[in-house]
Amino acid sequence: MTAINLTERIPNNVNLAGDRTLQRALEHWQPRFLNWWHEMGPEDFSAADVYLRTAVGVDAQGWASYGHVKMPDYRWGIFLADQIADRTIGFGDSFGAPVWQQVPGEFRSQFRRIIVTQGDTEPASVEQQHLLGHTCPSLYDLRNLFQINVEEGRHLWAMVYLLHAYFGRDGREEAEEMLTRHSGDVDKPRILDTFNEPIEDWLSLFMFTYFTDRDGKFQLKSLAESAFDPLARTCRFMLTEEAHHMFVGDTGIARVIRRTLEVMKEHGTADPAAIRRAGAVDLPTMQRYMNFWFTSSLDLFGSEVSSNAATTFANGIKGRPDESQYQDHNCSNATFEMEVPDGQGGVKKDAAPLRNAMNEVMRDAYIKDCEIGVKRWNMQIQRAGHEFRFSLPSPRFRRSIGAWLQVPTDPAGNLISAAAYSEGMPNWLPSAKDKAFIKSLMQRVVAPGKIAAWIAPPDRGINNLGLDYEYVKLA
Ligand code: BYC
Ligand code: FE
Ligand code: FE
Repeated sequence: MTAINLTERIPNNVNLAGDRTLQRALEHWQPRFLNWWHEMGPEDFSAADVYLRTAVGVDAQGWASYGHVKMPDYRWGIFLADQIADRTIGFGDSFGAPVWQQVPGEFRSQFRRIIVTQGDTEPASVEQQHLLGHTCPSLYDLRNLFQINVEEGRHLWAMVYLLHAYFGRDGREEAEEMLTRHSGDVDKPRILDTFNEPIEDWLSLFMFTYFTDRDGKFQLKSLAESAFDPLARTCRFMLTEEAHHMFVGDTGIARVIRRTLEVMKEHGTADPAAIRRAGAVDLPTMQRYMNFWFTSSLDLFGSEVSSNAATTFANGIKGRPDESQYQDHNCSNATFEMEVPDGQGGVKKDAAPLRNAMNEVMRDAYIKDCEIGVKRWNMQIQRAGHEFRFSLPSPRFRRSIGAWLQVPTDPAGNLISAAAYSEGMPNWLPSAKDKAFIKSLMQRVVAPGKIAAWIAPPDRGINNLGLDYEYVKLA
């Protein structure tokens, strides 16, 4: 492994100093990235000292160091997981051949499209979250937000490195474009829809990091299988950072629930209006936020049947998450059964060639992973003696991509009339009133050890530090 040199202008373990042309090109992009960070990154916190972890190696043990850093001074860099000796291609038409250290010419545009799409989501999420610091429920949470933001910035670096190093002039142009598209921009929005949705409150942040960062986990896992070895190694390292993002979502939601259960107990009621009056988030409102972010994230897997998916699988570009769990890595003679609308208000079974159904295979795995948290949250509620249970909506519900696009169903997946759908929506997704209420709770709390009244404190602090530690020293 090439050690990480943190003293270089761009910290890296890819021996950047050995390729002066590439180094210069990336050093040229660096100030543009910083300009973007200043304009679109966390608003108003440039001078704050934030207790951040910084990648200093890629080993399983001890890859990070912790310390107070001003975010603009964060050491964004290029870190690839160690090369696996004699690694061979694990799926598709070239199964068993040695992995590629360069992008084969015939697959160039497909690789570029996937890398650009992946890269685009990273700065998009920072843009979505750029005002949240103002309304943090605690310094602990503020620090976690900023940790996620700097790491998503680093994930952009990871993709920009690949574009610069392996795609020549059009790669450099794509790297520029990463900084000119913006989340929610009418003229130049981000590529995938979920990343154009505003994240204006912390409940949405927790839902986003639970559900949408988890799409990141599955997409990165499938790209970690790629035949293009630098992409695989980059994604393998990104996954180590991703775990914390999902942790923030998982524990964030659990903490909101815990606080709500306390309030339910104190007031001896489950009535949403009473819970709201007491300053906590009622459980049905949480369910609506969950419905929104889960269904939006389901779209991120693409259509159930996709020729893009078949091609990227065949060509070794994108495998399935944890490809080694399967027996058949070629998949050209298999089919995948799924239920699709029959166009007459009913449902029919359809079989697609497995390669074309890879998006659906991944979505299924993703849904199972999402269920784990839901089970745990429901246990919390059950232990407190309440009947309420969260449930994830059916993957048919409120879809904007694929076979169920604009097919009206209720959250359970039953086909319903368009009128019933519009009528049900206010109960299924956060209403304007819900959003206004959640916003009203978002009061900034920044005294060390203090926490907003709508959320319980975390079980423990960061890196074995206490809850009253000054995780962010505000300027
Ligand atoms: N919104 O054949 P189809 C993360 C487009 S998250 C808008 O069905 P395909 C993170 C699609 O691009 C992980 N457009 O789908 C999380 C295509 O357009 P073109 C991000 C969409 O291509 C939190 C057309 O519809 N990584 O890292 O098989 C914080 C037909 O598409 C959407 C990746 O996504 C949508 N939801 O699969 C920070 C991995 N869905 O090309 C970061 C890279 C589809 O015909 N991307 N379309 O103009 C991919 O692997 C694939 O592009 C997709 C789509 C899975 C997204
Ligand atoms: Fe990321
Ligand atoms: Fe993430």
